[in-house]
Amino acid sequence: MRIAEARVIVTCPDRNFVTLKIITDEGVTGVGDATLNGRELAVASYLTDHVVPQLIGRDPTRIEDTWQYLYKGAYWRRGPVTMSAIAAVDTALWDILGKIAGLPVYRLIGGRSREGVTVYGHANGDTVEDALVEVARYVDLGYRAIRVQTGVPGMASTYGVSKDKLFYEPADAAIPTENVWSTSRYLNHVPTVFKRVRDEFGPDVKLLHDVHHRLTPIEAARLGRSLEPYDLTWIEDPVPAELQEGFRLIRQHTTTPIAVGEVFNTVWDCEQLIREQLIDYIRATVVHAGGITHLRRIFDLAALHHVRSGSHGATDLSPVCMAAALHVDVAIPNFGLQEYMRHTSATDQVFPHGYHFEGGYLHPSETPGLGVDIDEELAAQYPYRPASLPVNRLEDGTMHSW
Ligand code: EZ4
Ligand code: CO
Repeated sequence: MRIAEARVIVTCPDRNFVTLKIITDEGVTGVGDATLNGRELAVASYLTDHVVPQLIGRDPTRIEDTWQYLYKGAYWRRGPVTMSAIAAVDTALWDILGKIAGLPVYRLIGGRSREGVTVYGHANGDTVEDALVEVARYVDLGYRAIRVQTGVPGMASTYGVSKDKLFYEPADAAIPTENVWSTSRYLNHVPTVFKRVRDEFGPDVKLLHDVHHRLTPIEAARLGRSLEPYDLTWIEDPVPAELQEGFRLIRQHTTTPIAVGEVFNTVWDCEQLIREQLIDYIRATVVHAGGITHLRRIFDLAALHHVRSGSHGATDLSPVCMAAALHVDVAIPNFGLQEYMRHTSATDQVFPHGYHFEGGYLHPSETPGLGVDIDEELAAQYPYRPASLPVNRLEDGTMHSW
């Protein structure tokens, strides 16, 4: 069997998605997500102009060799554009292999290690009262873990807080929106939010909070310590992670667990964090971290060092990525949590899928392969719309960390 064709499909059913569809000479197809929020067309070009011509004629079942060929063959290593493109190929090849074998992908990578994939939802509101209503909604839906984000008094807007609830989308304008940030207001406010949430919902629900890389290590240490009474499952992305050893300072000051990794794209971005046990959860996922093949390599390293998975799963990770992530989540020994932000119905229609939510768990599809596809005719009805993630400035106008 040979790869006969590969198509790059760009569509915008309420947000932009890039999908690779690989077709073999025997008519077997596989799909992979290649969406990189705010930089979608760069990955589409990388695939169309550079990768697709190299795929034609290859044996689709040589998944590891194809990964190494694309990674090493590029010469220019790592980076989100390259690794998202490689991820799309890798994911599509696992989908094809599952269909050839007649098995869901999780059974090809070791089989089931748990009954379901525990997911966390994203409860957000401008005020604490608004956020409490959203937390209650997730509790009613059966979620066992909920990430809580609110506006900060005195700040006009806050990343991670929007009018949309179940389908939150931060990329809101072609040219980036500008938010204003005050670290001191934020640090004073967040513990008051979690006191209210714990008082109202009791000790059992897992609570999480996303810092979106906005603090320095010592500020993050203070936040972690101030949240200790409220028993958070993790604080997410406390600091920008280019400097991995920055996490050592946070670790020295707080027992609040730390999760990081949604912007990581290779094992080299988290190798020190994992080896030195500076984090508790690694949040890399299929599309941005080189596909199922490379993500498993990251999670295997993490397992050696008592670090669990906590994969990113916001709306910009397409149902193709979510389907693939669930096969990994259900199979690995060191699964922690999976983020699950629901997609809009337009997105769900473009990407028909077999995974489903029940009792706080997501369950992967049992059909051969990934159990997800793209409806290309429907996708063609939603042309690409430029959209960027916002930027953040301090009150005096200084450009702040993402
Ligand atoms: O900022 O998915 O955990 N989820 C998040 C998301 C990310 C977006 C970036 O594309 O932090 O809101
Ligand atoms: Co996040």
